[in-house]
Order: sequence, then C-alpha cells, then structure tokens
Amino acid sequence: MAISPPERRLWWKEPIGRAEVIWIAVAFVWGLVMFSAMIYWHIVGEQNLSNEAYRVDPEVFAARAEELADKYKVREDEVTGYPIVHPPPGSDIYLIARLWEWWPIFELEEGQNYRLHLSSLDWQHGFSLQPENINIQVHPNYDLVLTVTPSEAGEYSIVCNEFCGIGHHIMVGKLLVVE
Ligand SMILES: [Cu+2]
Repeated sequence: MAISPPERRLWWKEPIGRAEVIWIAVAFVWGLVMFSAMIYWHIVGEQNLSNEAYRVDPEVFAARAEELADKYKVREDEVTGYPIVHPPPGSDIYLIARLWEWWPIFELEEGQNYRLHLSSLDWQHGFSLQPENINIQVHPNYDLVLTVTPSEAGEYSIVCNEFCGIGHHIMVGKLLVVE
C-alpha cells in the first residue's frame, strides 16, 4: 500500500523488476515515436506551420490593424458591417482576435504571399481556419507571424477554438480568397 512506508528502507537499491523495465522501455520508445511524429507532421501534414513570434503591445497591434484596414478597405460585409480589406500582395496584414470577434475580413489573392500577423487584444484565442483545419494559438502581447500563400479561391471561416468565455461560440470570422 502506498500510504504505509516500504518495509525495507533502501527499497530503491533493489534490482528493477522485469515488468517495470519493459514498461520503461515501451514508454521511452513511444516518447521517441511521438517526438518524431511532430517533426514528420510538420513536413508532411502542412498544418503545424513555421512561425515567427514577437512581443507587441495590444494597443500597438490594434493601431497597425486599424491603419491597414482604413487604407485598403474596399467595401463592407453586408451581414456584419465589418470592413473587407484587400491589401496588396506581399504585404504585412494584421488580424485582431478579441472578445468575441476576428477583425477585419481580409480579401486575399490566390497564389500570392502575405505575412499574416495574429494577436489578441484581451486573452487567449485559437485561430482555426476552416475547412483547411489550420490551428494556431493566439496570445495577447505576442505578434505571431505566418507567411501564407492562399492556394484556392473561396470563402473560409475562422473559428475560435480556444474557449474564451460566454461569447466563444459566436467568435467566427471570415477570410476571402479571390482569383
Ligand atoms: Cu476566442
């Protein structure tokens, strides 16, 4: 029983039992398999994206996002009234995550590169791009940068997949890709 002390005081000096050695070996090998799977899936799965991260003040990030949106806004979304922003290819684009929205809506061009910056203005959110199933954690005070090349035109959803409070389920954004 775990709650009573072992009868022999120096029990750890006894040889390890065979079953325990086997279990340690199994756990160790499985650990190596899981570790290799991370690297393998980074290359093959195309879902664990390479990213850069920088420290950023939420106010500074918000200012950058608003400046970009003001400059390249082309129209407004009919349903939500959110600005639809069409930035020039190759540029830095800033997507805000906050309670409970993704702001603004970007319209990107197929086959072009963008540096997508993600940050939160309040607390932790999860960027989940559907139906591609790309998942990224979004933190306040961190500017996470991904180099993205949209490969197919269409309308994508951005869903928050990190529970962030009472409005978590309505935290759905949009990303448009045009030809
Ligand atoms: Cu959220």
